[in-house]
Amino acid sequence: MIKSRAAVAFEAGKPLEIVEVDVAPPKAGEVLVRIVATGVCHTDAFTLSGDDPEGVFPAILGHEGGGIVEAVGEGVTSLAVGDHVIPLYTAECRECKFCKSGKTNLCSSVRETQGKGLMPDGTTRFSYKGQPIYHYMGCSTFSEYTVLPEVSLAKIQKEAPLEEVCLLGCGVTTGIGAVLNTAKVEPGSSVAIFGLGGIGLAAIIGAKMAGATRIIAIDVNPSKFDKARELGATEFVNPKDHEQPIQQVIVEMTDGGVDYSFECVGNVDLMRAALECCHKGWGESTIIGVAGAGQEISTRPFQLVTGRVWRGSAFGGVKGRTELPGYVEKAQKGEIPLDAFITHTMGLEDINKAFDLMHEGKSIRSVIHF
Ligand code: NAD
Ligand code: AHE
Ligand code: ZN
Repeated sequence: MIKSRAAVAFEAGKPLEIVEVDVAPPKAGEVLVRIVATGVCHTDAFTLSGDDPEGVFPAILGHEGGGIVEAVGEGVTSLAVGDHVIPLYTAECRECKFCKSGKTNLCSSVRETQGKGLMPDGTTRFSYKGQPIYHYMGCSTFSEYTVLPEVSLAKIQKEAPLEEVCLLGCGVTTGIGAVLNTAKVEPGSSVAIFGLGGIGLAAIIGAKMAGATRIIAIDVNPSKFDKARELGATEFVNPKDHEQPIQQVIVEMTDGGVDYSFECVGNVDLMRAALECCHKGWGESTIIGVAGAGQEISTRPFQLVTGRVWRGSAFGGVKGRTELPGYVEKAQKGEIPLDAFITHTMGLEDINKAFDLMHEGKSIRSVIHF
């Protein structure tokens, strides 16, 4: 057992508490990682709110981290002590039906136990005062030390600053990947991006990389527009400035609708708008935002009959162990400006401030340094 400073979510809807937890050593096929830095993603806030059907408490949240391998369990072959790693909430075992399909990045190897806050053997490595603490999304990066399955770690270049590339563990990769892998946006396309947080801004970078010529950035918080412009958005719309439904505004701006749209908020009404602002015959909308328990999407089936396509994307369709080193390389070359996302940095003791800043619309990403 080692001691670790961690921010624990003891109950839904309550601030995290900084305590010292016990971390058990890695079992066979597992790896102990010292987290150097972690981003705070809206999904952490979503689960903390109690809206996540998979949310279990007490848990150590966090899934956007960067760290260094501290110890490996029996049988671990792809990682060694000292390796730099990015935890993966979408594992990549390369052996399951999903990994072998060539059609998806969703891996089934550890997903079932992961969704219950447990390690693959059905137990937890974290405890506090002798009581078990659950894992989160297979990562639990809001802890100085965490344990993950070997298949849930991407080994990355040692030269890359973990305080920045941690953002490739979720937000930035998700937004870029959704555009390049899921929607496969073509040069010359028109794109509408709903929500300009970490995910939507990364989708703008993806759209620019793909050669989109019109990138329409949509947010109810106009303070997000400057950063969107800096990253490549060409037009800016605040739904609050219009009386008509936002889909109608976009359709009128684009002679019948956009080629591609992305919902990066997690609002089911906006998901509908994002679909319906797509062009008849070919427009494709990708849902990235995560909606709460019990919520459902709807539209007139005629929207799909007349050629619009509705898709969804998890971790941008990216296979983490194989593809993240490439994303890190792009960041190192300046092709992915990670620093543009980091609006705040703080110590673990101030992590609740990161949640406040997100809810107040004042941050893109807060990065916690351990
Ligand atoms: P964020 O809170 O940083 O950003 C959300 C943005 O949406 C904010 O700028 C906010 O002003 C804007 N917004 C809110 N309501 C709006 C509306 N009605 N119209 C237009 N804009 C609106 O969040 P984030 O970290 O960027 O995450 C965005 C969503 O993506 C969340 O639902 C998160 O859970 C989800 N997510 C999904 C994946 C995935 O793999 N599918 C990965 C990461 C995050
Ligand atoms: N637990 C939720 C679903 C949450 C969800 O959709 N998660 C996204 C990643 S969000 C990262 O910030 C995802 O990748 N989903 C695919 C997966 O396998 O979890 C619920 O509704 O139960
Ligand atoms: Zn996330």
